[in-house]
Amino acid sequence: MPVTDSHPTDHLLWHGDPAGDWNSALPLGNGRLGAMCFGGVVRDEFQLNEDTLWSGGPYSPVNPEALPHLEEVRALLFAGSYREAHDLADRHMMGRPYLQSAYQPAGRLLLDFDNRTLYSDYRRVLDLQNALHETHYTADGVRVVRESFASAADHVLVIRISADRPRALGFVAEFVSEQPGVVDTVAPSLRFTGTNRREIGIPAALRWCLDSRIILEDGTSRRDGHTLVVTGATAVTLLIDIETSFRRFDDVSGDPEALATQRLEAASALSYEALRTRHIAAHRALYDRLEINLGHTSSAAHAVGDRIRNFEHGNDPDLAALYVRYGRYLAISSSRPGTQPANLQGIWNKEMRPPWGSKYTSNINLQMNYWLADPANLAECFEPFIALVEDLAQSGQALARGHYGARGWVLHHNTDLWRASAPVDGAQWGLWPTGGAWVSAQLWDHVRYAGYPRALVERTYPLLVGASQFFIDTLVPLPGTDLLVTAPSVSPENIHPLGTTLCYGPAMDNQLVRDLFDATISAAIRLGRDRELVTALEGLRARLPTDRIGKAGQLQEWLQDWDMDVPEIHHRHVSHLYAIYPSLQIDTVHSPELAAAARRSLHIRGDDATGWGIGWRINLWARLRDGNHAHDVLKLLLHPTRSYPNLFDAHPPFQIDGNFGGAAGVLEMLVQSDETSITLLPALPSEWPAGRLSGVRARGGVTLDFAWENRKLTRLKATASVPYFGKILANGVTVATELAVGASTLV
Ligand code: FUC
Repeated sequence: MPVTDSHPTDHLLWHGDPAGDWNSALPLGNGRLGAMCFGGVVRDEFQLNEDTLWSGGPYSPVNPEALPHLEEVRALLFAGSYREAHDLADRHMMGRPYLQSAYQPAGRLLLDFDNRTLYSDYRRVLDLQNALHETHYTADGVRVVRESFASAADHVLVIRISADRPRALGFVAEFVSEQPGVVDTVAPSLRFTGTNRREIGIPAALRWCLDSRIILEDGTSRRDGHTLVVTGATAVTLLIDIETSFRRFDDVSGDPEALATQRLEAASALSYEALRTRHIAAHRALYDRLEINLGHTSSAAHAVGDRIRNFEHGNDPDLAALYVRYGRYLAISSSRPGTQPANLQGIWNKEMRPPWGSKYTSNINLQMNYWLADPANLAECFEPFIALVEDLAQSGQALARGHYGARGWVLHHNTDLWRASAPVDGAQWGLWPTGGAWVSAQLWDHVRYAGYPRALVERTYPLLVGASQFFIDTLVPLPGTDLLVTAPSVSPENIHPLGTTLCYGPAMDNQLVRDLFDATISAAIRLGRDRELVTALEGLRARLPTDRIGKAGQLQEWLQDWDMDVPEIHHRHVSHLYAIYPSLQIDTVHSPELAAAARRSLHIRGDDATGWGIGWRINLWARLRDGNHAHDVLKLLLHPTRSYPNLFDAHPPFQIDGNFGGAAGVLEMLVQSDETSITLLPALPSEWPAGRLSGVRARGGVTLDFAWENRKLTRLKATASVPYFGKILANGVTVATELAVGASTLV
């Protein structure tokens, strides 16, 4: 029987060997600067990123040919000529360029140590609670410790190397980059200035630099060509910053050198201890808000790689809890107020040509990256997502006008640093006009979690109105009916029996536009604004096709009952199940028949998928209140095929969405909430009979701290940030019906 006391290793990810490859290296990040730490003994490596270092520069992807072909593509679709519609759209309706720019690495910091003999007592550890990476070992009788962190308080990466024998440290440091640029060989420490790369016909517009400071305790440092040579030191602190000239998606006039100098000077004025203390405080202000304990067994003492290999055999409930801690760590490290949102790889990418450009894919991946933040009590980490939507609400206007003759703004299935929002990659993937509806619906969910604070409702409202306007202008009557549909569109990436993804009114679009209109209506009513808009949206909403149940008893993915005849029946996307999760449109209590159909669809689709596909399925099974099935799917994720030795999600290759989606799924098994209720332990698997969760958030501005034993709630404290008028349920019983502001002990 697992014990639910906390344990000193709860927050540690450790390995007994240096990282053999990038997927074993451990990530540090302050939201903007990212480092993958390898922990090598002879050669150590820190692979470095800065979140605005993308290829290309500001551009407009509007294709003037798109609008003149819109009606013809629609007519072909309604006439049943799907392939013809596809080919025409692919030739004329895609953005220019046809692709988007890519997120690229800054380079690698290499440290070659003098010591070349055998070493012992090696360990490298990522401490999630303090956001510190430490490597330690003994070589030639000298104990060497390397500690590093990416500080959100002081905006620099800090690496400190120390030896327990005076003057025993010597190494050669070098920074190498595949970006165009020059190494400054006379600066007292490593320095590189360069530009980004031209790509997809978009000229390189960014200037950037890496700059550093070296602080020695004993010994000397000197430059030797590209390298920095340190000899006879007892301890060395390296401060590193990377800056680019990016200011906004349409402004690259920043001064990277000046900013790096300013930040490095400020950081050098502080002692190592002060930098470390300030860093830890900034991290723990967020990290310490939530604690999860699902029970410990002796498995928790093993290295993380072994734990991943053994999870499917049971007996390691703490690995599921560690996955939540790690997900929260990754959110704090990759997405903070003022930084770029987490992209497909968060901020950690070593490739000049990363998979899918390491962009923001908005037909699931971008959204999944932000499923964890609110329930995990990290509302601040959601901020870059809001800022992204604010950008898109500007950049997407020209697209809405140019491609659809519509007001408002549109986002298709991808965007990049430059906030391009056109359909890209090919009609099969890109011609999906509903990305803006999804990100808007997710913004509104963030507002719900926060308890509808007026300032946030006001900030969100114009974004929702713009997203809605686009659909007011582009929904078209389905011939022969009173229904309104999106056209052309796709049910993301799933080819239907007529040989293309192109279609009209797929289930997901109807669900998304319903959520968008509901959000806009709700925000308008809360703000007491735009009565006419509310009436118009209510009228349109009533004409959106409702969800349908098909011949196999499944929830239909399209208006047509095509589900059983698709070429890829186990497709990774489960777009039509959006209504179950993340949306609240279908659930087992209020719409049991549709929920049963969704369950049937999930069975047909199967449990195994890409990392994110599994992450989504965990949440879906949780919402369908089947905790044991959700846990079976979790076993597919916490498995060597879907989790690398550093616990990064393996799509494969690495993609961070599965980390966030999977962690959100674990929380969804323990707490669910909608507009009127909070349910505790809604999908508790038999593996977690006892546990504790504190600091988790529910919709309506409520924070919960609760514990359970023998699958029964034993303790509950709920803290409301605004008056809460819903009810709280546990084990089928109502525990509370409303909460005043403040903390209430309920059980
Ligand atoms: C969507 C998915 C792929 C991948 C890519 C980044 O296109 O279908 O699996 O995650 O995004």
